[in-house]
Amino acid sequence: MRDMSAYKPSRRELLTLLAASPFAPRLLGAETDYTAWYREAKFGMFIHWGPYSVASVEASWPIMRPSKEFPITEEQYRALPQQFNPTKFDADAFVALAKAAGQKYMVFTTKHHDGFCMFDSAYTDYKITNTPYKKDIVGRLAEACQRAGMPLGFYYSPPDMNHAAFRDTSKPASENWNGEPTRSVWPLYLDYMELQLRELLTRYGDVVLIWFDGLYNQRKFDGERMHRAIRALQAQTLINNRIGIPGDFETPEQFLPAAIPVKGKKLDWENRDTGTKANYIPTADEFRLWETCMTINNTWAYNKNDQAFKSSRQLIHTLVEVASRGGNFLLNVGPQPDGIIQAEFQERLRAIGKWMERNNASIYGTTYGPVQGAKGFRTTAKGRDVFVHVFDWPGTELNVSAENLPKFGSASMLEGGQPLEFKQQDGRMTIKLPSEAPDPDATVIRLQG
Ligand code: FHN
Repeated sequence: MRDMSAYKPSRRELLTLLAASPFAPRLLGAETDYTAWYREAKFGMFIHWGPYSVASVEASWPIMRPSKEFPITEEQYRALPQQFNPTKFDADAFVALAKAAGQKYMVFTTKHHDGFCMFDSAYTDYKITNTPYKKDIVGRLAEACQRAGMPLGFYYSPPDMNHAAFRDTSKPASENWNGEPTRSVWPLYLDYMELQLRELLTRYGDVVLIWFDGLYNQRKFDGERMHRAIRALQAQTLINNRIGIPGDFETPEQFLPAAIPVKGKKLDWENRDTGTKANYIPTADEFRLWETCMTINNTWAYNKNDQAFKSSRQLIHTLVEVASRGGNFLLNVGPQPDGIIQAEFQERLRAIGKWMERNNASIYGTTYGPVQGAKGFRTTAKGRDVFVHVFDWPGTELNVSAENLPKFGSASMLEGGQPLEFKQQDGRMTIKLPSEAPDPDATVIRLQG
């Protein structure tokens, strides 16, 4: 269990008290503290789960943007909770799978755009406790995470197709799913959001991050107000960039930024431009924290018809690629309606976990490496160490060159520690390698400064 000292109640109460004061958060220098665990963790599990899994359709969009891919009417979709009864749900098994994958935090959909709450909110009847399952699934998962020392964050959708103050629910969601902030009742929806955030941040223990998903025109959700409400309850809860104000980290969705993100450039599902030239290496001050979220197939929710699974090799390469540009990787699962996570997801997560068992020193707590955009390999860095992740084995020699390549004292295989001969002149380095790649997915070489 990783030291979570930042979360000891006394310290948190102190920080919460201080955070309530206008100057506190950044003055405390807590910022570093705030993100330290996140920068160390690097790899998390995203979970999209709800009654939509019963129909094996994507979360919420089938009623927002009806499509042939998911032929379900709004009426049928809204009736799915009456059939939702995941009797095989085992929260400890979810946490154990994340751990087996090497994932160091989890982010769970407490409420997606359809407005259905996977927690027992006092402010709506459209919730898990009004299904045949009856039990508070967020509560179950939070307890399992606490038992296992697994940091837990909550995905919370500001858009809410079910709430009559978010949109005129007498109309089909396909007509007004983006919300109607000019209606006189809109402020009631913001009240509802704040009340639910209070429930999520006061009833389920430490919440390490809030993952908002505001879609378009996010300013209508008064992000400043929601940030204040969150910080006043749990000062160190990180908040992403999807409620109209920057927050703590960018959220490129289903893609990797072409270059290392820098402050001032928004990245999410529609904003992809980092605004820097390829392979630009920013200073630590310029660097902007970021996290790519991605599906293992092409659907966030459980979809029995989506067999487009990425290979474990592809997913390992993506994890390395994300880390090599200083990012976090939030890899998603969509559990089945019975509560089981399908075998294809488990196999790939366990395969990544096997690779992480041998190579996690080259991922956890690292940042972007000194060599960017090289052919066939990527680099991460931690302190005076640089880790070279070789994807395509070059044969018996690897050439590494970069403008400000640090001077190294030794080179070795990360797994097993076998020393490797190398020559280094200015920004160029040649490393002697065995003819065969020791690892079929990615072989890591450790260069020690
Ligand atoms: O619409 C959602 C989608 O269902 C999913 O939740 C992703 C996850 O980041 N975000 C939205 C699309 O940008």
